[in-house]
Amino acid sequence: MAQTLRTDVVIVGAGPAGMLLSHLLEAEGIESIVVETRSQEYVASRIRAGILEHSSVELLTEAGLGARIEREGDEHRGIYLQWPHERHHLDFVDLTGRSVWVYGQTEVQKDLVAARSAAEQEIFYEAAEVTLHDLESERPAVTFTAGDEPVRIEARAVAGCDGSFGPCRAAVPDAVRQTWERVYPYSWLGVLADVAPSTDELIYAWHPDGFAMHSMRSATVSRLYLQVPNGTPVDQWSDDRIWQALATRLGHGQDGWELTPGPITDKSVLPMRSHVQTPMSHGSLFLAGDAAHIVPPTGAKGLNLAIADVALLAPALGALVRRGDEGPAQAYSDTALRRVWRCTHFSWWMTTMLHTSDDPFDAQLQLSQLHWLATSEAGRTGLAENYAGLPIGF
Ligand code: RFL
Ligand code: PHB
Repeated sequence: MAQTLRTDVVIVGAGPAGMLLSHLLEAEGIESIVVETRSQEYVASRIRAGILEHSSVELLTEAGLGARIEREGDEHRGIYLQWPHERHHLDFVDLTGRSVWVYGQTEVQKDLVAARSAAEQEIFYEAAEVTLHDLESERPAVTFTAGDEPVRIEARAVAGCDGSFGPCRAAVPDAVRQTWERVYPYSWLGVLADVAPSTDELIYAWHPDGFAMHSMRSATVSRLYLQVPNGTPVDQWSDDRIWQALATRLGHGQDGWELTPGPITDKSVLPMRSHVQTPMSHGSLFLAGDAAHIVPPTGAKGLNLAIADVALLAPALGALVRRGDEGPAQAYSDTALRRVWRCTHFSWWMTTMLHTSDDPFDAQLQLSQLHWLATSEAGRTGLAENYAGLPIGF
C-alpha cells in the first residue's frame, strides 16, 4: 500500500526554482512538499550560474534570503566588453541605476536549503520513478518511491521545477505544447581556478580565435570560459593550453594588462542552446525555470529567469489555493513568457555578437555592433537594461 500524503502544492525538483517556490509559498500561507531525484549533496554541489541581476537580489532580500548576499556577494556596477586593442567598461549603474551581484548558484542553493530546513520543509530526496497523475483535474497527484516505499502525494497543483531533463515538461500533451529551439554551433569550456581574478568586473571578449570570458566566484576563485567547437573532449585541453588561450583571447594589447594563471580545480564542456516550451501551464501543472526554458549562458539569464518565474507563480498559486481564484494562475504562462522571450532574445543577441564563426561577413557585423556599443549611449543602455534585468512582471 502506498503511503498517501496531502498538501497544497507538490513541487517536483529541489533546484533553485523549486526551493525558492516552496519558500515563497510558505510566505503566502501555502503548504508544499518537494520531491527530488538526486541527493541533497549532489544538488548543492553543481557549479552553474554566477550572476544575480538587480530584481533577483531585491526579491531574495524581500524574501529574507539577502543577508549572505549582502555580506559575501560582490556588487558589480557593470561589465567590460572587449575585442583586440579595445576594452570598454559599460557602467550599468550610470546607464540604468541598476547593478548586478556576483553570487554563485551554489551559494543561492545553500541559503535556500538553510531557510527551508529551518522552516522544516518536507523534502523527499533520491525519489525514484517520479510520475505525474490527473493533471487535468483539480486533484492532481505525484507518485514515486522513497527507498523501497511507494509514496503518493495529492495536491491542488503540481509545480514542474525539474529542470531540462525532468518529466514535467513532457507531461503537457503533444497536442497542446509547442517548442522552439536553437542549437548553437559552439560550446563553452568552463574552468574554475584557485586564483584571484585578474579583473574587478566580468570581461566578455570577442577574439578571432573565439569568445572568452573572465568571471569570478570570490576574491580567491576565478571562473573562466573559452568558446570551443561542439563535441570537444575536455581532455583535449591541458591546463597550459587553457591558460595560453585565455591569455591570448582576454589580452587586449593595451596598458600592460595580464591574466594571472593558477591551479584549475574543475573543467567541463557546456553545449549552448535556446529552448522554450509553451504554454508554461496546463490544467493543474505549472512549469518554472529550466523545465520550461533554456538559454545559452552568455546573457547570465538562466538562474535569474527561474527566480522571476517563481516570483510570479507563488502569488498565482496563493490565489488559487486560498481563494479558489483561477485568474492569476491562468495568466501565469503569458505573463512569464513575456520575460522568457525577452531574455531568450537578449541571450541569443549576446551569444551571436560575441562567438566567432567561419564566416568573415559575420565577423564584420559583430565588430560593427561592438563599435556601436562602445560609441552609443543608447546602445549601451539597451544592453545594460537587459543585463541588469527588467523588473519582475515586465
Ligand atoms: P535545475 O537547477 O536544473 O533544478 C532542477 C532539479 O530537478 C531535479 N529533477 C527531478 N526531480 C524530481 N523528479 C525528477 N524526475 C527530476 N528530474 C530532475 C534535478 O535533479 C534538479 O535538482 O533547474 P532550475 O531550478 O529551474 O534552475 C535553473 C538554473 O539551474 C539554470 O537556469 C542555470 O544554472 C543555467 N546556467 C547558468 N545560468 C546563468 O544564469 N549563468 C550561468 O553561468 C549558468 N551556467 C547553467 C550554467 C546551467 C548548466 N547546466 C544546466 C548544465 C552552467 C551549466 C553547466
Ligand atoms: C559565471 O560566472 O559562471 C557566468 C557569469 C556570466 C555569464 C555566464 C557565466 O554570462
